[in-house]
Amino acid sequence: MFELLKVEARKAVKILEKHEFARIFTHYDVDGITSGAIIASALLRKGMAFHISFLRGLNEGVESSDELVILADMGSGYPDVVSEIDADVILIDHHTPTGRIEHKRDFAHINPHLAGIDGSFELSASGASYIFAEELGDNSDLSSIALLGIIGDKQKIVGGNAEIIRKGVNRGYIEEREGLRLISGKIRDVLRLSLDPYLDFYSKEEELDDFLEKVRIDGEREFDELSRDEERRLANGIAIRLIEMGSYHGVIEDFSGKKFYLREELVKNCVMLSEIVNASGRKASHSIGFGICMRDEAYLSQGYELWRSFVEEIHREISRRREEIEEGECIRYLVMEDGVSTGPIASVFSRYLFADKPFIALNIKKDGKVKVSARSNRKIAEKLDLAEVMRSAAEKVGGRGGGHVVAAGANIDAESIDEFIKEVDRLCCIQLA
Ligand SMILES: [Mn+2]
Repeated sequence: MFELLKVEARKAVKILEKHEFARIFTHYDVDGITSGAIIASALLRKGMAFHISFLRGLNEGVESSDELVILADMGSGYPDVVSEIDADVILIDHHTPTGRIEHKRDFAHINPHLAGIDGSFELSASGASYIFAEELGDNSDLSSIALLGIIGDKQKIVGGNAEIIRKGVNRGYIEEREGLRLISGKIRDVLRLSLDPYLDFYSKEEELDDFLEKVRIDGEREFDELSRDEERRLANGIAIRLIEMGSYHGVIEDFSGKKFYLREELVKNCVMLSEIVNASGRKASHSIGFGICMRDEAYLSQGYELWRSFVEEIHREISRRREEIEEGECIRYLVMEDGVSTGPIASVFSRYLFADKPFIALNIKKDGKVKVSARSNRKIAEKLDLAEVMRSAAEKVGGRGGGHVVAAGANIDAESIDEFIKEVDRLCCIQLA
């Protein structure tokens, strides 16, 4: 299934071999950080040096005077920016390619969409980076890092993703078990702090006690050490709670079935490690998540601390903002000033608490720029393409937007917020009609 991608990966290796140094730019989320770690590990093993930076996006372009630029988890949707780079370019992405890239020098484009694989759910950027790494040498241990990006981007365990996981399992790097994909820790903390699934126990100690009593599990037990039977009772309890909360149908499938433990990594529970890396990106401490993915123990305790403060912050923000949500015709939205973040909050609202409409979170930053995150769920996504909505609504007000069908974003100016929301609502109504 990877034949076409491998052809492009081999072309990338040819380009790489002309150089001794690579300038890597990658996205700041889990998929981006893990893509960076996979590429960096593969280069180090080849004796190549690199300099890596983590970007929020490509809106401002890339600055580099180096001879070889590697872009990961971004770029395919920014042909104008990529065309401007005066260097050899290796582009490894899974976002839908748009426009035409007029490269100035040598160029390779490793993107599942160009090889008949749907990059929105069956191959992540980390997976595409892994395919590149495989062409560079025996890097099959990095399949576990690729899996983190798959989980981080909430992709499905199908197609290319499934093939990479199978390889990791066969080589003994990934252990697959039946069960729930939840974070590690004492059950009580797991249920309170989990954001995906979000279970609404954060400030509801009594409800949590009742819940634990009902499912007959000691809250002090470690999640990773539960018996199959205990885990099944927990799964049933969670399913009932989610239905009562009004979460979207099918939500349970998103975190149950197979779960993964990573034998070679510093944190064995795949979801836990993915969450730590996510927090490091969100808290602008990318090097910590990157270091942990490079298996450098020195970063581990900081990683856990970052994760803890990040999730607590998000939970507090969810409780606080719940009252401020506004409703359009076909969307719900929230306008924040200098908020903590937009993506995680929009995800929780659109998947777990208000699953009937897409959710748009807007954050006005100090410089007057507005960061927009739009989220829906699989049910809504059967009809609605949020990437398209974000792209055209942002363009209408002079901004820029795009992303994936269920998770998209935009950058606009503060003065155009009202017009933007109106347009998003209008476009969503048209698609959902
Ligand atoms: Mn990605």
